[in-house]
Amino acid sequence: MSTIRETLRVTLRTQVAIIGAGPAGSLLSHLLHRSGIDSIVVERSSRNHVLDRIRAGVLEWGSVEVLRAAGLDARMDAEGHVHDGAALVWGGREAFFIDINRHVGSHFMSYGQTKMQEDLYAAADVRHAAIVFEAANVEVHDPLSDRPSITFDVGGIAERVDADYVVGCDGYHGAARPAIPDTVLRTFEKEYPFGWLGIMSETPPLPDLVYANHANGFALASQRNPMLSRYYVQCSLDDDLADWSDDRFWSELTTRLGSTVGGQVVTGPSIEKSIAPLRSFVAEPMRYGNLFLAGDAAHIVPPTGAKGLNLAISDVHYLSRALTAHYDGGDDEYLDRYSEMALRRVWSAVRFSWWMTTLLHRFPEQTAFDQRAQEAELDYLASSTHAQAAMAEQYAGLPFES
Ligand code: FAS
Ligand code: PHB
Repeated sequence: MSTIRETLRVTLRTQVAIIGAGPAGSLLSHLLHRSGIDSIVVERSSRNHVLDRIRAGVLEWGSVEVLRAAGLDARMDAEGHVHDGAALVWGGREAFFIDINRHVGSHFMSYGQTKMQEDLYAAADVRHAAIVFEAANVEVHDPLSDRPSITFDVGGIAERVDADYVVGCDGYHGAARPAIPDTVLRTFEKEYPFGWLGIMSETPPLPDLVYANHANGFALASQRNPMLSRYYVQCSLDDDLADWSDDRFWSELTTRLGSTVGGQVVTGPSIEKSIAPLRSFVAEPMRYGNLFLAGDAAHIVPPTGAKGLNLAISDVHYLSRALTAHYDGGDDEYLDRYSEMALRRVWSAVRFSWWMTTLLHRFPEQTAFDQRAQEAELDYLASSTHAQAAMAEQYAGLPFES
């Protein structure tokens, strides 16, 4: 016999119901609030679990400007590091700096996703935002109707949120995308035959981000703050963490970065170590009736181009602008154009991430010819200001569509 708690159903009402309180969902809720639009965010994990995840580290300049305009810039500007470019190393050459500021007058910011998430939750606390954590069995209902809803269980109570719109910000494994029928949804996937082993160490980082192409495989030197470094090496999908002692990691990283750059690396014990597979994924359309998708719920990119988090921010920038135009003046043009506009930026970033991944990694079936061809493309990049400008504008982030 069900107890009153199991059968008690609470029905809430809001304008926008958001699934997922990662960067996309919590930023969308923040931006909608600044436009006077109510939302309820329903998150599967605990607040601390979301905050414990270590992910992205680079913000495109457009993302920086979105966060600044939203009043989320105080700690980012105090603790983030603005970069005028990033370096490439390959074929035993000295590092080559792609000067983004000189080529396209732009920059990027090193600021960890974890800190951005902390800033978003701190802002949510200030406005007493409606974020439900540890919600189970989240489901989307009636996305084609003008009264879509989501249901979920929390603390043994079944809850329902009725809304005008539902937005799936619930990542690759979320509940929203499956609410779009297979007869409507088109997906595009590419699995890469390797992973990234990433570590965090409490050591001073290199001044610049450095991407390395080496016969042993890819490597990347990045950072979080003046005493927190983030490094990655390409690894086999068959590897597990037991295969990678700190000593092996530091030896491979410094080898792949080359003697000059590798010699500058300050090593130390890893305080975090993880392996992530690389893949590209796009789901079309990003709208189905009054259900929208944003962020990893709709797309995944290999981290080589530092685009994942930035695409989540650009989707949310487009969608919050569209919902504001709808509620402010009944103008639905941006809502109607959201999917095609967001997907143009998504596919541009997916292609750029594929290009950087293909250029910098060693593929299992790769031959000596392939290695030389990669090095020749990198030599061309170093010799052509036009090629450098093309890479610079894509790495720093193309302008948002108006
Ligand atoms: P997220 O996955 O961050 O958030 C989705 C939220 O929805 C989560 O909190 C999840 O708990 C919740 N959720 C899921 N299912 C739900 C359900 N059924 N009901 C309710 N809630 C649900 N990007 C980079 O640019 N650079 C990087 O170096 C980088 N490294 C990464 C490393 C890893 C291991 C991973 C997984 C991703 C990495 N990314 C990186 C990409 C990452 O930063 C994402 O692009 C970014 O987190 C996207 O944000 P969201 O779209 O909010 O999705
Ligand atoms: C990071 O700092 O985690 C990072 C930076 C650049 C990338 C990927 C990850 O391309």
